Amino acid sequence: MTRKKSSSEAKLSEIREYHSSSSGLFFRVKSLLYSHQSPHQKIEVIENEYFGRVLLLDGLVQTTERDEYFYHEMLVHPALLTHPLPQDILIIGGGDGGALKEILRYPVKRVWLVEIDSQVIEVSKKFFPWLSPCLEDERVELVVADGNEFIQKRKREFDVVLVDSSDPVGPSSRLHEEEFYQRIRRRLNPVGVVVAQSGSPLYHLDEIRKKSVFLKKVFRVVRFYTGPVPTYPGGNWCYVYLSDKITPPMIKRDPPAGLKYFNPQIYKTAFSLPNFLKEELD
Ligand code: AG3
Repeated sequence: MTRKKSSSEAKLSEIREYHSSSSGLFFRVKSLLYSHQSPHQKIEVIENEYFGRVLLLDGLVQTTERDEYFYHEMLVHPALLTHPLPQDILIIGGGDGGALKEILRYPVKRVWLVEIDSQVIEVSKKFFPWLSPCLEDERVELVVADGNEFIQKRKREFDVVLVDSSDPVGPSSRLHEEEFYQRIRRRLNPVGVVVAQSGSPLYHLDEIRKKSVFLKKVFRVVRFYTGPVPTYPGGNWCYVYLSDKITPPMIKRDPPAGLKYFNPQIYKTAFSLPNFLKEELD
């Protein structure tokens, strides 16, 4: 006689992110390591046989041990290698520390990590091996705050700002609006660079088009680029490079040793966009 699985057992055996109402990605759950509703969002960490530990916020995959470098290297290195002297760096979001770990490969002076949800930091410290050593680095200042409010209160001081937000719904929605980028620009040193994750060219094309329209009002240089992220919707991801002075953005130094995805050839081709995306952006 076979016993029917209870609904909670059924839920534990698999976790799914819907990318549209009829498609998505699933992970078999080897073990559920953490599941908790914080004041900001639902935080889950699972162990998957192939991808290792997977962090989800409100059911959306943020990072996995196996493929985190695709995203974090493409978010960080274009900005850090094209800025003439990146010293003071701000990360908005990114409480899992993946972007922070990439920045600390450089001789930067100071990095502020501004994450709204302290529980994301605590959970990541526990389950993702790279975060704790980064937080011990004396160049790092961890701030638990709303990035949008933090940026209003600072003086002009950042060389590079990285926006490692989640999708344009939930606690991150502000980080996808024109006002937020106006504020960042006011806090950016004149030769400054901003890179923001900008979603999936397939699923978020509308948002990308709207973003491109308002960003062109804020920055002189607005360049979208893409790269693969196996566990994000569509498997291919968009980033936007923003600056007033750095044009065209060219790599000025050798990348740090030990990168798994990024190299100067990848950088060059990342700015070549497919027709359907180019048409939306022109
Ligand atoms: N930030 C971008 C995650 C977006 C993923 N979206 C989704 N799965 N629908 C990730 C933070 C990692 N440092």
